[in-house]
Amino acid sequence: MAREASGGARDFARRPVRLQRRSEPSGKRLAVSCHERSMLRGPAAVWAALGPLLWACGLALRGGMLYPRESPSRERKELNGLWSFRADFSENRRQGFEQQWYRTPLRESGPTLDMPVPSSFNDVGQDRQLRSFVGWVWYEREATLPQRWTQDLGTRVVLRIGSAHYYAIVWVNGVHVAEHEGGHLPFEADISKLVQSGPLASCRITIAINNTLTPHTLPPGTILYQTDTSKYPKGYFVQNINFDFFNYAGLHRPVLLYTTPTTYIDDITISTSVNQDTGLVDYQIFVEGGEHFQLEVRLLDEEGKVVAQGTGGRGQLQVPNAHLWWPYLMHEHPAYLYSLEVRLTAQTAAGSVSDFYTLPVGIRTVAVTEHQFLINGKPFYFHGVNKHEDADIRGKGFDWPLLVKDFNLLRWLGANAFRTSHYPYAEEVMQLCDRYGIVVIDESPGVGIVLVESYSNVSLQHHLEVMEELVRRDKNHPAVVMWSVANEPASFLKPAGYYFKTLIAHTKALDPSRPVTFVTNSNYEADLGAPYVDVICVNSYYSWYHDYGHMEVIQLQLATQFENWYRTYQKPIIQSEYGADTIAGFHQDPPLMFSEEYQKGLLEQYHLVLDQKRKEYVVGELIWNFADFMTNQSPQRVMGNKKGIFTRQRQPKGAAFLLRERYWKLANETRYPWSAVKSQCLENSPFTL
Ligand code: GCB
Repeated sequence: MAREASGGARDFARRPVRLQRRSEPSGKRLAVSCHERSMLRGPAAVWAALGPLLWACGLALRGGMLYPRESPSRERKELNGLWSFRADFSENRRQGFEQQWYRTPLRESGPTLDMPVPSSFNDVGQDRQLRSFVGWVWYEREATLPQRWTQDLGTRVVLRIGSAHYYAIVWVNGVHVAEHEGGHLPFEADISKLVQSGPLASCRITIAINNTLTPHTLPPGTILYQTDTSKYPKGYFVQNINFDFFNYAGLHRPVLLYTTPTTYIDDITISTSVNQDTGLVDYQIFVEGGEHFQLEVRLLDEEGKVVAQGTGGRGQLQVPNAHLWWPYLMHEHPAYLYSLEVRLTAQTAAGSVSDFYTLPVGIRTVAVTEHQFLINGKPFYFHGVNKHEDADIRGKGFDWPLLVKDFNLLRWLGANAFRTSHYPYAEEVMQLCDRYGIVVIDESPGVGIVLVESYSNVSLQHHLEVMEELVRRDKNHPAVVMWSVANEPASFLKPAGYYFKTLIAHTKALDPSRPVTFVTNSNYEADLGAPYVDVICVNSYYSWYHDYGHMEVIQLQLATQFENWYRTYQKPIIQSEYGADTIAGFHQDPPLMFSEEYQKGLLEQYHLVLDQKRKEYVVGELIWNFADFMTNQSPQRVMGNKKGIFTRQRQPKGAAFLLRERYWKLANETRYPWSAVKSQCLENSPFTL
């Protein structure tokens, strides 16, 4: 008999020491907080238009998460490469804590493996048990520090972990320094005192990571114990999930050390708007570690010319004849980025110190009307993709060649947007989107929320915190035009109404300048979260998960779906997923499911309806998926999900060419001011007019 044993899940995910939140700020805070309820009002268009005003009373985000950039006052040292690694295969998975593996070098408590960072630990080895391991794994690495970092007490040394999936505890030289829940967002620990307290020029970093998912994690999961001893060995369990991608785990993004002075720029929040030809950049700067300081800001254009300047912790910079940040393909000069140079001068006991930080700034506005999504006041049509971060043996490990390849393919395709399905992507991805002008719907890891337990207050509280972390990290990216708080939750369940109302209101209070949505696959009449979104994002798989093989029903079903949603809500609609599994190289005419011809045929049926409805209120289409990706094993998945228009190795299927032709045509039609788009990839592109 099988038993749902959430107790087991708790065993593995149990936090051996209390979760420590980032320390409360001690220094001067400049943000103004305002009651969240004030954001629970008005149609989307109104608050979007009022963005800059409302921004001034946005809910204060505590604790910065500025991307660690080098500057005259800041150094960084990457800790990527080979780490020592051990999975704790003990029955209760807690031997590492019982034996305190963090106290001494990992090799002294047992055998270790070499583990590349960043990468998932699952697919680099030959061990089937490690591939599907659930529980605690241990990473360790020695770092040699420059002498100044350990001797100059005016230097603050910070350890930053880009992402550790799912729950992480960190020690430095055996001392607990940080804990973090959530596998897709960065966290930090100030380790200055530890590295500056002794004669050591090196430090030992130990990170224990647990990939157990519970009904309250994001994404949620459950541990299922199989207790029928005639079928399963004693203690046998599996982890169940309600999302369609492999739960890769490990240190997925760069781990690094960086420095700042002890009085430092902790955070910067900018919000932009446009008044006729003048760009307005509202800024707030948060300082930690000191009370006595001056702040100077300068805004530089791409030629390095100062176009505006100011002083103090908050203010507005005005840029006459501003270059706007336009999405790629929408304008001949897309993705214009200014640089906001912030200089802090602080008086400390040891004298005067300075801190410098430079933030890229794109000036643009986003607004939503009843039937349009506006960027810089012009209708924007999303023609893009959904993605995943995984590829081949590195799992979800961050990889520059893969990133550059994917962006080259996006531009080859003429895609102007993607959704970070179904979790926040690496910061470097967001930076490239800013630079290239690729628009992002930034999604939280709220995927697979289908159990009633996952709507509890415990889950909601965690989800609110994840949105805070996400907004804190990505708020300054011009490419991010909308937050998505979840994907395909069971939004017809009774508690979903309160849950999404609260979650969306909270997200708007954190960032009043952007619309908020979640992606639904519920029926328009049953969806209890839809009343709170600004844009209806709807997934459908007509003639794939039902009416198998009957492409002739797509047009009717899709048109009816759009009409029902629009009649009910009068909000713009994005077709946020559609697609068909396709094995590259399978051909069949007339088309049969899984052949390249079927994928193309299905997309064409969708496009016929999208072309009608985009004249009215449909504002976007995002194919599922950019590339094939790994999932759990199941009879419905042939080594993963094959709905990619590219293979997992990033080679095109036939549908990629079909979409390419469509996207470049759409680009030509929706460009502002109108003129033909030139393909950046092929000089003689058939789509260059
Ligand atoms: C969906 C999900 C996505 C799946 C996809 C599929 O609706 O949002 O995560 O991978 O369908 O292929 O089934």
